[in-house]
Amino acid sequence: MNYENLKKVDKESYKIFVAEQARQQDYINLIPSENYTSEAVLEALASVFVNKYSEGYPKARYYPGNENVDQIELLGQERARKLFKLGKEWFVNVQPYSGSPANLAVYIGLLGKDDTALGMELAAGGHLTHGHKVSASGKLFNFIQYGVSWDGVIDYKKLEELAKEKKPKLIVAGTTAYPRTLDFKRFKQIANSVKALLMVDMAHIAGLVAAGVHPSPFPYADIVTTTTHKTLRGPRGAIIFAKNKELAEKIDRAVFPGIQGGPHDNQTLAIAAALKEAASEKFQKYASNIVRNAKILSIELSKHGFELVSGGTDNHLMLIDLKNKGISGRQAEEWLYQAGIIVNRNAVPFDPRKPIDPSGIRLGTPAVTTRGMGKSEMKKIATWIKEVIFNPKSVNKVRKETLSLTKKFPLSYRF
Ligand code: DSN
Repeated sequence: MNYENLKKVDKESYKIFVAEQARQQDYINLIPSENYTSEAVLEALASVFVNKYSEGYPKARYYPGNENVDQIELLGQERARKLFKLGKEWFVNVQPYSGSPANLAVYIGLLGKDDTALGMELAAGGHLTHGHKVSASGKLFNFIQYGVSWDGVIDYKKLEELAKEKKPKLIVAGTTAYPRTLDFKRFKQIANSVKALLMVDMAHIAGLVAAGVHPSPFPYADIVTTTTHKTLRGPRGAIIFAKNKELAEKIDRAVFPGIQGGPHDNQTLAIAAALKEAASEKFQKYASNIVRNAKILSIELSKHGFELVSGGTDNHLMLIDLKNKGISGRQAEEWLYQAGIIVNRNAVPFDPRKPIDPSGIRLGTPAVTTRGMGKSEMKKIATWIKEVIFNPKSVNKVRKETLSLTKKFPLSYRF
């Protein structure tokens, strides 16, 4: 893709696109939910499938001309099953536009409005769509939130007590800012003890699960949702897995016609391509490098005196608690951005500050690992973070240094 036509037709948009391309090249991106897709995925997203309407499901569409869409959707489903080593009993829906509608579809499909569900609270590392009161999940359903202990780790005993007291129909296990391995077996025991269904939202860790560097939720979960663009490196999109036909039919109906119209078929094509890539040995190596880089970065940050929530990481991300540094997450985010390092401000467990300007920052290694960075770069990045946070006057000096590093790790996109 050379974007010559965009340049010719719309100079203003083209200019903004070029600026974004340069921004992505010139910054060290540590936002753990972001990544760089492959060229194959980008090509798929820009394909003529974008022109098609295909409400419905394979072989049961409300529009003609879907013979190729059917094929790509079925291929995506099959690849998803294969990647996560699932039998035919698992049903796969690749149509959700993204993670939030995927989660909402599960709730709409399986919960009545008076049914209770448990989800992890945002400040403890959960997601808005796991029952936060400002999200549709919290407004439409009776979600009760669970959290972590003072050490930043899920308190499974307390969760079990909560489940026994509240008798939920659904328990959601899933996180967006939780650096530790999730104990899916324990979640399932708790769900079983109150006859609840277990839904796992593995959006953040899907690529790690695919590569076998995080335990799989599939032996335990009844429903699994995931986005496709985080550690999985696909397009923005989502997949819902359901363990049997009865669950799948309810969820499928909730996706379409419940909350969505026509699926984005170009996105489906790109998901299929990403799933093929994720099944490769190269991807397995990539995922284990993400975890290795995160471990190195967390150790280096600790050596520099930063306090990490839960003391470190098992996965692709970590949280720095800045309370003892006397600055807020927002301030740290701003200084680091000026220095060429992108992290995002994030609440820490029991955060006394508001989510708009919380006490922590969240860092992850999927994107830098995609660019090929390794041990020595992680050490450098940790040192730069220390320099900037301890001495903000150093931002301009550090910016020069980060720019020279990003030049050495070009994004592979050649537009
Ligand atoms: N916004 C994503 C994240 O940053 O974790 C989750 O949806």
